[in-house]
Parts: sequence; C-alpha cells; structure tokens
Amino acid sequence: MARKPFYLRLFWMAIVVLLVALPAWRRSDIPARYGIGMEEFKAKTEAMVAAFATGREEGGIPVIHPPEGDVYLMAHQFGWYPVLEMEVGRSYRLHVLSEDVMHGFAVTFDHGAERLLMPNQAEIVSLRPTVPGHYQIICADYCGIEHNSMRAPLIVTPRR
Ligand SMILES: [Cu+2]
Repeated sequence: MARKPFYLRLFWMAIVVLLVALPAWRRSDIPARYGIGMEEFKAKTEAMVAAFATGREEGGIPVIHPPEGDVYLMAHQFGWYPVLEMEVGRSYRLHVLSEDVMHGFAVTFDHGAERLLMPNQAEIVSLRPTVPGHYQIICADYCGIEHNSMRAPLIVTPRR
C-alpha cells in the first residue's frame, strides 16, 4: 500500500482537530443556568449589597459597585434589584433570577446578552463593559402592565 502524501495526512489531521475543537468552542456559547430557590438567591444578593454598597441610591434602590466575578441581580414586576455599577475592562458573571413571573434580561451595551428568565432558575450572563457610560437593564419579555417601565440603570465607570 502506497504511503499517503504528507499534506494529505495534514489535511485529515486538521479536519479531526476541527471536529473535536468546534463543539467544545461552541459549548462556551450556550447560556448557563441553574436551579436555585428564591430565598437562597435573595440571601446571596443581600450579602453582596451589604458588602459593596456605594451609599448612593437610584430611584430608592441601592447602587452597588462589586468587584469582578459573581454578581447577583433580581428581576420582579416591575423592576430590578440592586442597581449595578461596573468598571470598564472587568469581567462579571451576572447571575439573574426572577422573583415572580417570566421576564427577559437585556442590557443596552451588549445585545448578545439577552436571556429569558424563569422563576427558580438563575441565568448566568457574562459581561465585560468596554465604554464608560450610563446604560440600562431592560425587560425583554412582556411581563405585565408596567413591562415597558421595567428598566434599571447600569453604570459603567472607568477602571479604578
Ligand atoms: Cu419583566
């Protein structure tokens, strides 16, 4: 049997590498979610609010400035809790949970970060803001009469 030319072997090797690597790469694209009770999630959110409060409020809701990493956000009819302040160039793993009905999470600086929110199921959204400014978190799924006003500021500051 004749030996296959080297470039042909290289070609097949590249195909195999692609077949193995492509699904692995795509997997990181699939939104992550996990089941969690509302009380447990609320406790994590309150601990974060207590630890990273800025002392400021927006519409009566505390503004927090957490370090990069895990950040908790609760959705309810018809608002979000707490108000988040993030820094440019930092990576946040936002855990979002609905307290009541189905909502949609969307943020005005990253249109790829839209998620459907079900009660008792936290969605993880990876965010890395790039430009300082005042953005908004909005509800992207009709949830009741005041759905259109279900929005909260998301403040992005320069890196400190
Ligand atoms: Cu909503």
